[in-house]
Amino acid sequence: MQKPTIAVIGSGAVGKSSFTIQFIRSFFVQDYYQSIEESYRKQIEIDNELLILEIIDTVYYDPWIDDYIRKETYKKSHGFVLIYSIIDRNSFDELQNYLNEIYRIKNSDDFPIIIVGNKNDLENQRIISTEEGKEFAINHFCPFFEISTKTRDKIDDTISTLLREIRKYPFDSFQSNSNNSNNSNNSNNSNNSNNSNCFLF
Ligand SMILES: Nc1nc2c(ncn2[C@@H]2O[C@H](COP(=O)(O)OP(=O)(O)OP(=O)(O)O)[C@@H](O)[C@H]2O)c(=O)[nH]1
Ligand SMILES: [Mg+2]
Repeated sequence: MQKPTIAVIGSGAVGKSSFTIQFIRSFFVQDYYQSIEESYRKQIEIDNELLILEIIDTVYYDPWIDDYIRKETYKKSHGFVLIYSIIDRNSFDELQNYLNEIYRIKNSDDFPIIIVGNKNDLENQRIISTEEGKEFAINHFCPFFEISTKTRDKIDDTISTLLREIRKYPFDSFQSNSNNSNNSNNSNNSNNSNNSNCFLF
């Protein structure tokens, strides 16, 4: 059975843990505090194929600290849910830093990433418009959703869209892609669905 790993990343308090817990356990935690990175596994079905998804709920990383755990998490992930909060300008402005970090560690600027604007239930506090979020995602060739981890809006769509992006990507192995040296030219061949190294569900 295929075992993709995805990491949920983004600034502090954007809803990374809420996203993960909603997806895994289907409930919303009003006040959740977590000081270490946690990973969860869930068997899911996508396009009639069963797979075991590992989802890593990351903690906020100080972008100025060269963090070993962050690097290892990024290295082993086959895809990323990159979250900002639609009520927090700073979290949106930091998206580019996260993308740069992924591009650097993966040695590729074409990697499965979905951009997600969370907290869309707080419409009256919105600061980032849908158009602004969408434009950022389009400019970086990433799928985009606005979601709410509180109402569970588009949580499953986010995961299934990311998994379909991962399926298109020519990983060396579906168990692990930590050997990044072979990914350096993936931007040139990522659309080659006949590549024998493709991640197949
Ligand atoms: N209204 C609303 N609140 C949310 C939503 N998602 C998260 N929150 C709240 O935002 C706060 C932060 O959520 P967390 O899931 O802990 O955020 P995080 O990104 O994991 O935070 P750190 O791990 O500290 O970086 C909590 O009080 C959540 O209840 C949402 O979609 N809507
Ligand atoms: Mg958290």
